[in-house]
Amino acid sequence: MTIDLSPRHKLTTTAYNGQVPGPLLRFKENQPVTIDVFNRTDRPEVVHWHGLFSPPDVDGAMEEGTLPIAPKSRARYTLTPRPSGFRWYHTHTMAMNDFTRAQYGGQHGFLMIDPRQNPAPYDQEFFLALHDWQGYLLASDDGAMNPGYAVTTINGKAMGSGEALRVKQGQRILLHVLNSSPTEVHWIALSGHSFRVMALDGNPVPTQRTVPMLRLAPAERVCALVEMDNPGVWVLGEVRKHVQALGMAIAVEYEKKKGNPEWQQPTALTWNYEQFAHAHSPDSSAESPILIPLVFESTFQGHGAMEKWTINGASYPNARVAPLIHGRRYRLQFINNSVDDHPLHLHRHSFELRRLGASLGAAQGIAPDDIRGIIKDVVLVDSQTRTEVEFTANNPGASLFHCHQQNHMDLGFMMLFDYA
Ligand SMILES: [Cu+2]
Repeated sequence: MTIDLSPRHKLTTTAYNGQVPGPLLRFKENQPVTIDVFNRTDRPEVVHWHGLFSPPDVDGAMEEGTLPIAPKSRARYTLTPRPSGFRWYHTHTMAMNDFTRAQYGGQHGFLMIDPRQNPAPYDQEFFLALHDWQGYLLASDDGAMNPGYAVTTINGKAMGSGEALRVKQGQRILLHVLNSSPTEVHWIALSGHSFRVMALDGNPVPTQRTVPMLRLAPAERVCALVEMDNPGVWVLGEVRKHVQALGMAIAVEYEKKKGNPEWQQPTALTWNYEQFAHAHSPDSSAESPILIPLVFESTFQGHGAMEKWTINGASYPNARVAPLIHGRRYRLQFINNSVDDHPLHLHRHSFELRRLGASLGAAQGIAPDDIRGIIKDVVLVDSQTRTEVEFTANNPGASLFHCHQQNHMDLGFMMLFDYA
């Protein structure tokens, strides 16, 4: 399709049902659904149902065994959606050096599995997707190459090109925000308002907090409630000026209010996951998890080329760990030796955040101050830190683990977990 991101930015991309984001799909939890996907492109495609516990043959990763959809043909996905909450769907193909393909394009959409646990009553809800477009190779100070972008959007529109979100004074607005960016972390604020964070990656948080801004790594979702108690016309947008200037903003307009949307520039970027954990850690479960250390590193591929990525010294498909035992609890130790932050995603399972941003060096055992209760399917692991998550091996079948940054995944940052 051809899409007008703004009057100055028209481009051709691949999309679902001729729109970006694709249609909102709303399914009932545990009620089987059949989805027909028609591939009208000239290359193999596959659709991943991100955040669901689906069998490998319909999860939508060819690495797990989902069949590719041949050009000009159809695939029928029959799945039983679970768990409930805010999920999404997107292509799970490779782009390599073509910054128009895979997640660099428009193949993403919202997926809501009901009944989600409604954390609070609300009057209106809005679904927002943050995206970056027209990537090009950009050299950083150390010579490493990474994608840069010419345009940034919310729901496929740069600031001023889309419809405002229309609200009324006294309303409670529930925002479902998705970062569908191929590679970029985004910070979002709504001037004159704050966010009550209800859910991360669609899963209710143990401790709701009111925060001035949201941070979303690629593939992350945040559900947040906003009290509309400050009439005016406001900007909801990227906190970093240079990113917002490329388009990532939308107007929020109170009834009977007119004028240019107002932006109040926050002075610092603030976010941490820990604040949403249980205030008091429940006693650790009796069973101690099996530890799986995973070390992430990059190797320089020459000037002008993107780096290659390894997990425990090997790139996909050579990175391997021992098969999972059904029913056992595992602790993944993400040891990020690289200079980049990585949004790590595990397919077909959710994990619990246990330790965040620990220093590198000898990994200690399980500590009493390890956090509890935040359930996610993506976690951003900061450069030069160790982050630990736990999951129960309760969904047998091949399960892909990878960095959700498209260029990292394309260049080896991917591994399959198998069950014994
Ligand atoms: Cu990465």
